[in-house]
Amino acid sequence: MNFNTVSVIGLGYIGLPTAAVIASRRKQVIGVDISQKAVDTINRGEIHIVEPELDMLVHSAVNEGYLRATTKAEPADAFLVAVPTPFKREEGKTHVPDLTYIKAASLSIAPVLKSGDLVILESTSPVGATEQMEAWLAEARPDLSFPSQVGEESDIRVAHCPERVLPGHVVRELVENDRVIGGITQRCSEAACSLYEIFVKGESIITTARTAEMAKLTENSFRDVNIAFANELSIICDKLKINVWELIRLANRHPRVNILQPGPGVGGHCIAVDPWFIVSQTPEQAQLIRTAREVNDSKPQWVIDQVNQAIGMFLGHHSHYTARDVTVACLGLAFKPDIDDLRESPALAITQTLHKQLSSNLLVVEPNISTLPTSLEGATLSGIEEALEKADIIVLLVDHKAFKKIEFDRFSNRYLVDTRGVWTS
Ligand code: SAJ
Repeated sequence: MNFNTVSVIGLGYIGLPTAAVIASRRKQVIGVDISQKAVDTINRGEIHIVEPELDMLVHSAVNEGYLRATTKAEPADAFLVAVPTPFKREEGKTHVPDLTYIKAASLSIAPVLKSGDLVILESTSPVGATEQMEAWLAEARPDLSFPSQVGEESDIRVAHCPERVLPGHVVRELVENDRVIGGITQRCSEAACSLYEIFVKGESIITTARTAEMAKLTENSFRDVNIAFANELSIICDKLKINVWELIRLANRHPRVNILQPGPGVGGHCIAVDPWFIVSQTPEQAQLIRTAREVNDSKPQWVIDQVNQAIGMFLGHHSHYTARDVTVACLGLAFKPDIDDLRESPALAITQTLHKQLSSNLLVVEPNISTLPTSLEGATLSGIEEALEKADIIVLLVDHKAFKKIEFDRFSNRYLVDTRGVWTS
């Protein structure tokens, strides 16, 4: 198939890098986003998100005339939908997948679809979402035929090809990772494969749309369950007075054991979200997946309890102090190391709770941001040195490179809560 013009719907953490990489292969790319601000930024050759190497890529794609952004869908040969799929509350249920953005994207491209076009859903989706997207398109365009209606001879081809790139490594992983391609029919899959051939060096593996949807949810649930195992171990080891980091290192010497690392909880917009899509569709069956979510979601409270224990011990040794005199420094707010992304960050949640409790005696160190979020108004965004000098209790929440350089002896006479095992491993 020939794709002279490709349209990417949703220019966020996945859509924008994908659009820029396709444009770098000298294809005409039309990026569509509902945010006028994002569209204007991109059309200036700039970016509105933080991702290594992306600024250069977007800058040259726009300057060379291969990438253009707009708020209104235009005709193209292929449409890649990369919009968010958050969850919503519904009849007493808290984690129901919200397909509003996929529906809005479908309705925005429907008027410009023409026979021979390919529509790919890349957004992480509950099983059945691609068929639902196809149904919305078919309803809006009764003059065109769709694969679920007529099979291989359809005017429009539809597939699900979930993105699987790691934030911080998106530009490399977009090209190198294998792709799971789930067409509604075999010809839909083949059309999608030929689109990814434009920029993917990894292998494209064909399956059904429903299996492709489940594959993506499975990958992130696998990681969540494994992190929950590590987090539970860290709580058990604390009770048994065993160093969990050493324990995991030793257990991982076994050729068939590979335990992940405990931390203050699981953050970001993927691993802490996607397993709920499985739980929401099969609540009776998804027992382990649900429990893993609950274990990881409860870890921030355990860390807060550890900090309060440290405060108690500090006060026990400093009888002239009251709780109001104790200074606590939180190192890190991001959801993982060396990024500025605070979305669903357990480090941020812990710091917010401590802020409410300690008020002005909280120092926050986050080298990747320049202003604190409004939820931490009144707290001090401080440098590492200031925090190390002033704090009585230091809480390491994110293993940023800048923190790993701090020598352990700088903590002498302080209480240290090291949630990532940077100094206590
Ligand atoms: N974490 C731990 N211990 C670990 C590993 C991670 O506590 O041993 C925590 C991190 O600190 C972070 C959270 O888990 O708070 C998630 O971080 P991550 O690096 O595991 O994953 P994400 O959310 O940045 O990206 C994941 C990736 N999925 C998998 O590795 C299976 C990525 O490939 C997906 O494309 C992405 O989700 C997505 O978009 O779904």
